[in-house]
Amino acid sequence: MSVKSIISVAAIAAATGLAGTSALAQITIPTVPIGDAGNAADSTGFGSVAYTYNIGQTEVTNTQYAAFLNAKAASDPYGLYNTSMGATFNGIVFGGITRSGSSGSYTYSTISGRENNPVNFVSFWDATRFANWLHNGQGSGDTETGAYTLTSGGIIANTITRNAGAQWAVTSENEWYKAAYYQPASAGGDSDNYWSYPTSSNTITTAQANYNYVIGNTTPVGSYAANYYGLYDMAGNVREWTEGIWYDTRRNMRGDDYTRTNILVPTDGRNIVVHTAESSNYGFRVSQIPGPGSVALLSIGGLAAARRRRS
Ligand SMILES: [Ca+2]
Ligand SMILES: [Ca+2]
Ligand SMILES: [Ca+2]
Repeated sequence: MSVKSIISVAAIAAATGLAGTSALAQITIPTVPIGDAGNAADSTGFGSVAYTYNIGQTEVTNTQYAAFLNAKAASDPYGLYNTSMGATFNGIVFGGITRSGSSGSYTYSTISGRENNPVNFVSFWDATRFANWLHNGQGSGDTETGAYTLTSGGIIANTITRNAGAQWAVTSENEWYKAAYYQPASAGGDSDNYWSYPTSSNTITTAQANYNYVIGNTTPVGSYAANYYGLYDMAGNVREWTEGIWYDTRRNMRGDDYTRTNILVPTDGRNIVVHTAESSNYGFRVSQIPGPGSVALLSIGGLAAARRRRS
């Protein structure tokens, strides 16, 4: 099944939920497995991941994020929605989600034709809350605990890291890097096991990724060829939040985006962005971490959070 057909199943499910069924349908995040556990890092120091994990085959889409909003943002105290998602700028829509109703009964819809574009205008914290919601089983699942224990102090200080036992998370910088650039030389990769671009190549053109304003907007995910691991749009479209902390208020984003004239090679650095920033060229992708220990660890984390709430 192609990535597009998987996503259309999710879109139908989300639409069914919006049509008035009592429980919102679960969304599906298509993922691909990233093996080669314990691979060595690239010359940049990034890319080594000791465990097997799954990573979103595409950037998180408007359909997927709208399902999250409908589940968790009837009122929106955390600002999961950004009105730019549904706004028109000089006649052009860059987002893909509109909001109706008033606080307490907000509902959200995707904009026709932009269902499978990556969600944008999301901060790092929107991404972590989406991951917590996935980790907690979607539906009414909590956004403040689970993969990340979100506290106002931790958010302001920009110090929050992934909890042990996280089942879904925003991609770590190494998870993202490996999935983007790694391919063992023995499996046809570059001689040092890392390509220069996330397209499994040492050169790139705008025929391979959405960048340099060639389109001037996001494109539906999967509009360009997949890389070695089967991932789409690791280069361009929206740049992607990772957990990587630069310093003070910054998180590390990767992959560049449709507005960038060049797709950076890793030795030239990455995109360093204030963690609360929201823009048409900012999105994210999630990782899914399988593991028999994750449920037990989650329970411990959940109890700790419950104790804090009572104190
Ligand atoms: Ca937000
Ligand atoms: Ca190389
Ligand atoms: Ca991207």
